[in-house]
Amino acid sequence: MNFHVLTLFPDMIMQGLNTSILGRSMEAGRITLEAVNIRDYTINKHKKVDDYPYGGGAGMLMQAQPVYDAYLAVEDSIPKKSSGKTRVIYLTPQGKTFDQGMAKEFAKEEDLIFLCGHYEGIDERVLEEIVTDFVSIGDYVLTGGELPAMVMIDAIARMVPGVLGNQDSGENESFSNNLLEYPQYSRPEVWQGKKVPEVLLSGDHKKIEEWRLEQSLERTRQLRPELYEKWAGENQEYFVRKEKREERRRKKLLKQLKKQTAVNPNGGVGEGSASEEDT
Ligand code: 4GO
Repeated sequence: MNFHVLTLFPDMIMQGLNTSILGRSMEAGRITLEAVNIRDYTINKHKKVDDYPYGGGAGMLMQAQPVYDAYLAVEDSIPKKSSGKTRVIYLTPQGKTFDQGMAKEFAKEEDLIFLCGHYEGIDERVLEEIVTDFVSIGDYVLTGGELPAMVMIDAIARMVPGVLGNQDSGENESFSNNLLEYPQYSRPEVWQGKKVPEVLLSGDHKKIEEWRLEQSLERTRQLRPELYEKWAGENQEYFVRKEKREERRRKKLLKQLKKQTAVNPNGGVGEGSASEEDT
């Protein structure tokens, strides 16, 4: 997948995303990242890219011309695809709020163009002309679209097959099933007197899966009740299966108890035990 970023601060983009997992994915060629300096496309002899807003008001606006010409250069460099125009994402507090579902959708594209504004924003006419998706990363105002673009690129890139070493770790985390992630533990087994939950040491993978899902559900119910309700509505069969499982366990326990009582009418309480003295 190829990310193209139109920005006045290309170094910020390149340096912010070349580390760790994304850095390795770029080296491996699974993703490419290109930051195009909008300033390189201005026809202004002083390399100016901004001007005062018509009608007055605070601050400066990015002008349409350099943004449009930078966009055309990038679009012309992308091999034509049958499904039409490349999606162009403008980062703005006025956009639709970015989430995991959007990250998954965008990850299906071969190329994405991000447009980063600065100052008070960009001349509306060029936005109308080229932008396909207006996206916000949350309800706050930033000085530029670069950080939101980087946030989106990180979230999208990790959904591209092969970017995460472990095939299922992209799918298996917070939000991919609309639940928060279960707690995780690594060595040592005891730290500051706190023990790793016993079930995780049991080697019983079915039990572990069950425990993790229960932890996820309980966390989500406590911290994000609206996500929990959505999951519960879409996974009603889970509660039916859980009820059946618990019923089976109750029956098994009762059977064991009855068997023990038949063999030893004292209920397994031996002579001189604390329980007997208590009675
Ligand atoms: C995006 C862009 C916030 C977001 C931005 C956000 N602030 N919440 N600022 O995703 C145009 C000039 C918008 C600065 C930019």
